[in-house]
Amino acid sequence: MPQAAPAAPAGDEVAVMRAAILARLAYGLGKTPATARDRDWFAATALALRDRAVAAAAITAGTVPVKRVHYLSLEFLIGRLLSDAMGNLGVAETVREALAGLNVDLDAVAGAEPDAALGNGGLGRLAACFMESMASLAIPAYGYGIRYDHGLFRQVIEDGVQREVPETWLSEGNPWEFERAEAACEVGFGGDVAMSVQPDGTLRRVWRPAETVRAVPYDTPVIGRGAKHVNALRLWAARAPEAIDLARFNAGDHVGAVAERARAEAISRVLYPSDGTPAGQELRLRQEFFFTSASLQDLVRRHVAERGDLRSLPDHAAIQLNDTHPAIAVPELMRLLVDVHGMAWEDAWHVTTQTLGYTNHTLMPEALETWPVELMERLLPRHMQIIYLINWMHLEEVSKHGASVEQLAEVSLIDESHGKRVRMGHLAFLGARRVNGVSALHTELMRQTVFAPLHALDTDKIVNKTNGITFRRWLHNANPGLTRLAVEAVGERVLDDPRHLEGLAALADDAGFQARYAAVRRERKEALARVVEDRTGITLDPEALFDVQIKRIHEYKRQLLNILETVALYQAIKAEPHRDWTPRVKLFAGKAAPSYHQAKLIIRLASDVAKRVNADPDVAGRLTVAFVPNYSVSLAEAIIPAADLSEQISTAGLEASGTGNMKLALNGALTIGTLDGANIEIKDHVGPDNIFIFGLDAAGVQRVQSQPGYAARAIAASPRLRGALDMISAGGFSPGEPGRFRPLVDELTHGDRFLLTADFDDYWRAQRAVDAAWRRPKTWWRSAILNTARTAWFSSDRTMREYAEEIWRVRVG
Ligand code: GL9
Repeated sequence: MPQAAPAAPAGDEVAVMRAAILARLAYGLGKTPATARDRDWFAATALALRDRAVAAAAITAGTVPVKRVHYLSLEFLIGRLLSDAMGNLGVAETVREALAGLNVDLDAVAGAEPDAALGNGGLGRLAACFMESMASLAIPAYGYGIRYDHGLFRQVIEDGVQREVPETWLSEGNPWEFERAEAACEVGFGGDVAMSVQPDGTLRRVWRPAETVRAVPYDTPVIGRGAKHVNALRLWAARAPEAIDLARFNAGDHVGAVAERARAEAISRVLYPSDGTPAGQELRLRQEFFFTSASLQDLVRRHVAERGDLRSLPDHAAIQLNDTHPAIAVPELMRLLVDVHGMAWEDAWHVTTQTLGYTNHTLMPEALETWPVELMERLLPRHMQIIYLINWMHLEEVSKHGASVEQLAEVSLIDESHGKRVRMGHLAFLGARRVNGVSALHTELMRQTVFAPLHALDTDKIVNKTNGITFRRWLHNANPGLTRLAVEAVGERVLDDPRHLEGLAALADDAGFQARYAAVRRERKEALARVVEDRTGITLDPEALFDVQIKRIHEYKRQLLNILETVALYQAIKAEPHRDWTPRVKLFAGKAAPSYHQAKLIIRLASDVAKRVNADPDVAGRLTVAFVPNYSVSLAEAIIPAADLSEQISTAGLEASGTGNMKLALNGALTIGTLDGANIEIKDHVGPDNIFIFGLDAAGVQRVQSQPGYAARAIAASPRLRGALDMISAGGFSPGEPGRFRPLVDELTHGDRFLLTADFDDYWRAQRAVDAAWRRPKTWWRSAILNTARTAWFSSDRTMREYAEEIWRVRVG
């Protein structure tokens, strides 16, 4: 991977870097160049770069910042860190040459780094982009999460069936992190609540947990651009307070002696592969409380050490809750302030609500977290008391304004409609000073739907902060060819301020520039074709239009709509083989939650369709389909620069924002999409002529959903859709098992919750408009260049500046 704007590093810099890597190889790993594998060279290089990060951090370490951000997230989907670190330290070429001088290839070394996949999808990747942007903007920040032993499962596809294999990113250690055993703290579970009389005669409640778990932090330096600022990502590992029960061990019970340890350490064992549906398990609640409590204890301890008085916490700390997973922070911070530090309830509530912020990432009912009161009482008895108290005061206040019983039930922290459950979204809402959505549409829907009754009580609380992506990873590192082109066209300053990309618009019609832009794409497509061939055996023609849908597999994201269109196109080509069809490659990648049967069946259908289509000589050269296994951050980095068309086709109103849509548009893929999430804002920026919009908007979706029987009518009215469904139902793609896809077809014909049937014909129309546009290369490349030129606003630097100003009230830089 050549550096974006390769200026040859000075020879002595290369020599110093080479010496540093060799020293780390020898003294850090105990290896010699003769015995070192790529993985060892990676570790040695990472250690050498970590040294530089530490040196950079030391420059600012002595000063206490006025205010810090604390970003609490159950997920950080980091991916690899090497090119991030090299890029932001400004040493990519230096490292390449240093290694080359040792006959070691940087690309092979970079490929040996495992992905840190501590997240499921967009929510976790967003947290990683935000961490990088905060460091680059010099916003003092800690990221707080869990150091899972096993990140997101590895996806293996066997005969079209997804199998989950444990992921082992830590099996050979992690050179980026520092264990900070001295900063460990204890997190309690269960037990009861007692009263204690204080020396001054007042009463305090004390939680006496039945069980405690040690939380041990591991810090990964997060290096900002130019290494001017370094933050820490602090991930907690769970440890038993006692490593072993010696008495039991000596009595011969060798397994039982470590049973308690196994139970405690289970908390940080695996990332829950849940997408949208709450995991529901007690262990998940234990994970949420574990990292939230440890993080709050950590930041409270730091505040007391630096400032003494906790009443000034809101002046020096902002705490952002990434979704409701850390919403237990509301009662936990109250407990720390009131029970542990003796603050009066009202003061503590003021401190809490001036310090916390809450980001909502979805309105899908099945994804809104609630916990049974019975479970909370058992696991977190004191927190349940505090929640009841917060709720009582809240409902008192609402009643003053003459609310009805139904209105009170709607805003209550306790949902009593099917057993008693704590509404974590409501809890986070009440505890936060600002609550934000992640795109303009999503924020508006928050106000109108799920949070409408709470919004009415405080109309200033909900604000919009449209998501963003870090350009350093998703443009500079993932697409050095395009970056070089941009630098040549508008200058080096574009690396610091993406708004200079706008300068490319003037070149959108320039034949020479178009040719160079297309050549960069072509080179990336050839590289991707090698990856796909390697993983699937399927050969892709880089001349064809690369049409990609890469994201978690979910019914609302409608991969099935794309597959149905693929089947209809296959049938159309077969019917008129001599027409001038636009050659297309349909690429799918994404993981399904292990227990999500419909999603797994969608993967199977994509694979089965690929099998038949790719084997049919009648469509050869016109249509190729591939499901690429084991989607990851690294695979995304290979696919995105090679994409011509970006599929963003969720049912309008259901995709809160999307961020893959931004990455693809930035890299010059044209979007085919619905008016959903951030697609709307992408359209506003790139212009309606440079995007393919189709289908119902959010209001239209609500209208159609209220018309029973619409699916049957839509299918009856669309011969093309019927043809595709009939072929699937008749076993056209599963000859040995015609009923295989019955559950998918039944869902469409009977319920069609996600309105595929309503949008199918317009999607087909939009796809044919794509075909026509591809056949006019001058306008296609013009649109592609304009996409790159006009998506600067989607930089997470912009997003972080907005959070800093309006939510955190913290200085940038
Ligand atoms: C998500 C939304 O579904 C996305 O539309 C959004 O872009 C991201 C980030 O705000 O958040 N919410 C959510 O629960 N997930 C999202 O991707 N799911 C996963 O991360 C698996």
